[in-house]
Amino acid sequence: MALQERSLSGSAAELPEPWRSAALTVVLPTYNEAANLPVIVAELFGLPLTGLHILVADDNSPDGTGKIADELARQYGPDRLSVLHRPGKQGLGRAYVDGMTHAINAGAEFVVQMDSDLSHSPQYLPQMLGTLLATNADVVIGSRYVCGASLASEWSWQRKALSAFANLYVRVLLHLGVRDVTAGFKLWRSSTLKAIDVASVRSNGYSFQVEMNYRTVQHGLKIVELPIHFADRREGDSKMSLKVQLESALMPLSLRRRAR
Ligand SMILES: Nc1nc2c(ncn2[C@@H]2O[C@H](COP(=O)(O)OP(=O)(O)O)[C@@H](O)[C@H]2O)c(=O)[nH]1
Ligand SMILES: [Mg+2]
Repeated sequence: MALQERSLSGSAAELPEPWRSAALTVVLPTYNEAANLPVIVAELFGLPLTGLHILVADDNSPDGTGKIADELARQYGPDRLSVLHRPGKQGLGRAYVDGMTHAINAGAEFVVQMDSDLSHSPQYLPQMLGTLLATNADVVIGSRYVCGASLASEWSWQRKALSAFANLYVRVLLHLGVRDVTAGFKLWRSSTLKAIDVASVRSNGYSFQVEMNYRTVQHGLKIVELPIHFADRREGDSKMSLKVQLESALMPLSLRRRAR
């Protein structure tokens, strides 16, 4: 089987001990993901990763995602799934900073960030952890723009063009040496998140991803990209607004100014 086919095939990689039972927390930010949350949670708990914990960071979703998360915590047990109830929609970056800080304080050795809409397949997680440990990386990115990766065929050419342009724009401005600078699927060592002081990150939306990469590179830490297939969200609509896109356009400029 070709390498690419293998990485895109359905079953997750099996890691040896002690990697398989590593203390790993998946932070799932949710805003109106009632239909997707139970599905992604079941897929995550079906993985051959026995130390996996899920932390849902919900911004008081009007569709009741927070209540569904509470039910899932009862069903799977609070030691496997916990819920951060946040007062209202404050953006993806705020939910991640809060969730990651909680995960680190609770003793996670690795922290995963991924969308809750099933565009990031949980099947990649063991491969991402194995890659991080085998290459001694400080963070692994599930990347849409390295050789072997692919994008949802449902994406319109406009959306593909916007995403490609955003990446090129950030790459030209910041020279991070990362192909997919706005990727939202990452596996971090907790030590990396502490080193870059994640609690002090202020940017939101896509620029949260960019600032996290920027800080990682500034600290001389190692980023490895692993090719993924990025699927279209399973149910519901995207929450990314014009405001988020504008912030993403301005943030790289201010990071560059500060660096001078
Ligand atoms: N807690 C929280 N989650 C959010 C917020 N905005 C987006 N999300 C979640 O972040 C993930 C990515 O958002 P999504 O709308 O899919 O963005 P897209 O993939 O760029 O279209 C999804 O799991 C959303 O539910 C927010 O303000 N608060
Ligand atoms: Mg999405």
